[in-house]
Parts: sequence; C-alpha cells; structure tokens
Amino acid sequence: MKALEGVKILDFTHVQSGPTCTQLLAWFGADVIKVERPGTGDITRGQLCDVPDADSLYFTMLNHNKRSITLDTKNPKGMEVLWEMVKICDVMVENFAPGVLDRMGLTWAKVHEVNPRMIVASVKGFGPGPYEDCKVYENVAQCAGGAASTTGFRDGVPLVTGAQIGDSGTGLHLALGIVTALYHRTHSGLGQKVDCAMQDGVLNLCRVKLRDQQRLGHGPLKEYSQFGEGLPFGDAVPRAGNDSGGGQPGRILKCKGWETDPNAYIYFITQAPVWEKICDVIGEPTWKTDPDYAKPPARLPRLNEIFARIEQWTMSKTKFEAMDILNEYDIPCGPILSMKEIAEEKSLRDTGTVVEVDHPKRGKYLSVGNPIKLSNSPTEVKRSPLLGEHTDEVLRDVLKLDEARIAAILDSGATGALTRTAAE
Ligand code: CAO
Repeated sequence: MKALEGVKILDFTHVQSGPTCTQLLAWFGADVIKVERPGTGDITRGQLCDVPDADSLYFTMLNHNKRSITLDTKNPKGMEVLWEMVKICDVMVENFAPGVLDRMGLTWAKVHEVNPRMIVASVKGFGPGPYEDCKVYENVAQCAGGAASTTGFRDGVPLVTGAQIGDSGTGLHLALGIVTALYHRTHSGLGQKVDCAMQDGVLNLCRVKLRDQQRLGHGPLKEYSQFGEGLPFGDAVPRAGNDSGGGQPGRILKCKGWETDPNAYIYFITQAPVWEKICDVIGEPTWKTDPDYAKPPARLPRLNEIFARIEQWTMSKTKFEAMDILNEYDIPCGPILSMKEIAEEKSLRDTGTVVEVDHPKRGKYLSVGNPIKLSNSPTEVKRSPLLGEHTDEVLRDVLKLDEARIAAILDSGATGALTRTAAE
C-alpha cells in the first residue's frame, strides 16, 4: 500500500503552486482528481508549448499521477457534481485568486457543514493584511517574501532566483499542512482549513536573512564580503552575492575552462575544521599557524584575499577534478551543474529523481521525480492526464451517479462538448 492510499483529493488547483502540492500527494498514493474548465483546462496546458497539439511540459511536469475531470462550475449542473465530490473527498486543494471560491459558493462554512471531515487547503499570495486581495505569481512572492532584496550583488539590482520558491516552495509547505491536518483528523474526526500564503512560504525559506537583519543591530555582518572590503552596512540586510549564508564562509570560484564554459565553477566552503587541509591543498602551509589566517575570526576581514588564493588553485583544475581532490580531504564543495549535466547525470536517473515519462501526444520527456523517498512507499511516476480523460470514470465509478443523472449532466454541457462525444 502507498502511504496515502485511500485519501481522495479534490484538486481544484492550477498553474504551479497548487499543482506541485497535489502532485506530491499523488506520488505518495492519494487519488488526486483534478477539476478543470472544459475546453481549456489548466491554463498551463497551453503555455510555453514545444510540441504542437500536445500538453506543454509546464503542465505535464506538474500534474503526474492525477485524474482529470472537466466541469464548468458556472453551470449549475457543474456545481452539482462539484458538491458530490465535496461529499466523498477527504481534501480539497485550491489556489484561485482571493474571493473566487466564495463566489462559487464553496465557503469554508458550507463545505464544513456538508462534509465535516473535509480538509480545505488554499494557497494565496498574501495572508490577511494590506495585500490579501492581490493576485500573485512566483516572482511577486520572491520580492514580497524577502528573497529578491537579499539576492544578487551589492552594487546590482535585486534578483529573483531560478528556484521556484514562491510556487513550488509554497506547494511543499501546503502539502505538509495537509498531511498534518489528515493526522489531526485521526484524533479529532474533523477537517480543518489549511492556508499557506506565498509571501510567508518564501519568508520561511529566507529566515537566515531575518536572522541577519537582527544581528545587524549589534554590529557589521563579518562573514559578508562587504565587511572585509571595509564598506559600511546600511540599516537593512544587503545583497551578499555568493557569500555563504552560514557560519562557514564560502564562495563560487572559477575552475579550468571558465573563459568559455559558463558553468565551469565550484562552490568552495572554508569550513573551520578542515582549514589546515585547505592550506595544504592550495599550497599555503604557513597559513595553518600564521595568526592572520589560522583562526576563523582572523580570516573574516581577509576573505577576498583568501578566496582569490584558493581560486588560483581551483582555476588549475576542472570542477570535477577539484571535487575529487577536495572530497578526499573532506573539504565541503560542490560543482555548478548545468541543467544539461543534471539531465544526463546517471545517478539521478538511478534514484528516480530524474525520470523519463512517456506521453501519448508528446512522446518521451524528462521530468523531476519525487525528491522525497519513502522506503515502504516508493513513487512510480505516471504521465499527466489528458484534459477530461477521466470525466466519465469519475461520474460513474467514483461518484457512482446513476445513468439518468449522468445523462442530464452531460446534456447540460457542464462537462464540455468533448466529453459528451467521448461518452457517446
Ligand atoms: N469552470 C468555470 N469557471 C472556472 C473554473 C471552472 N472549472 N475554474 C475556475 N473558474 C473561474 C473562477 O470561478 C474565476 O471566475 P470569477 O473571477 O468570475 O469568480 C476565474 O475562473 C478566474 O480564476 P482565478 O482568479 O484563479 O484565475 P486568474 O487567471 O484570474 O488568476 C492567479 C490567476 C494565479 C493570479 C490567481 O489564481 C491567484 O492569485 N492565485 C493565488 C496565488 C497563486 O497560487 N499564485 C501562483 C500562481 S503560479 O503557481
């Protein structure tokens, strides 16, 4: 049995944040039924398309292991079906703009009355406050959650990161909230509301920067390069380039081939316990005892000089040669891997972190599998559903509606014209 087998999810999510959450739950074994608008479905099906007439990778990579039912919720018969789903599902997950669910009549009070065991989980851009009514996408969350103001270089503009911490990060938070509420329900017998705002999710991932904001009140941040450069700090945490956010100074350093390869770099951490080994590797044995370099506090004002010297060494090696040598001495480091290198990395394929999936309309493609590995509940990644592929199946086998009712629903157009044809 899969870990979440038996859990039924009414997946009312779209774009990225909500679908990431429900995809994880599906990978853990939940039966995730995605409700989509007839005709178009999740807007991402048609965004950033690369293969004609096939669902985009944007959609397929976020909606594995789900079923799809098309329902026009602006049609009364569509809402009727939706309420039938509310009655039998354990969790409803949604990430509509603020107010949409209420306008559909799916208020928490009404849902809780119809199915007191149902958990209703929502992603919104902001929690209660001045921006609660705003629509939000990834980069807005990164900006409002403190990530952008602390990312990039001191003399440059704020930067967003390629990691989708606003969307996928919030989806992860929401999934944890849902399984926690499911566990709580085993004691209470009741569902509850689970809310996660994207701003809050991003801030949670930026907590070291709120740490630094408070440290700033007690003096300069000595592990930031800016300190060694003698530049004064302002009243807010500055952008710190590639400085390490932890207590062990680190930087991205050039490796052999950097002039032509944009990813010929390595992240190098001058962890205190292995400082002597670092000195030996780079050929500066006197730094082991020299009072200007021997202890971490003495090194802090000299980080630029120290990393420049280490870089002379890394530039004489490829990033993989440097990795091999440094790992022998237990010196923490990591190559800057391109997406091409990651896609081709055998060990990631072996563990199911990168998977090849077959799709009837687009053929084979690569996706990121489940990064969370459960020993008794392994993940099998199955292709995303075609739009409305399971409409009939859900009406008949899941909701167990009788034929007359199904015919009335199909005739009303609530599931869309395509499904009607398929049913006939
Ligand atoms: N049938 C009929 N209508 C449907 C439907 C269906 N199956 N599903 C949704 N709709 C309707 C809704 O009822 C709503 O109509 P009204 O505005 O008339 O009530 C309408 O679709 C629009 O929904 P939306 O507001 O969620 O979509 P949008 O494109 O306007 O906004 C987004 C998109 C992402 C900005 C917004 O959903 C949002 O802010 N979500 C919360 C934050 C979030 O998750 N952002 C991350 C997005 S990327 O992961």
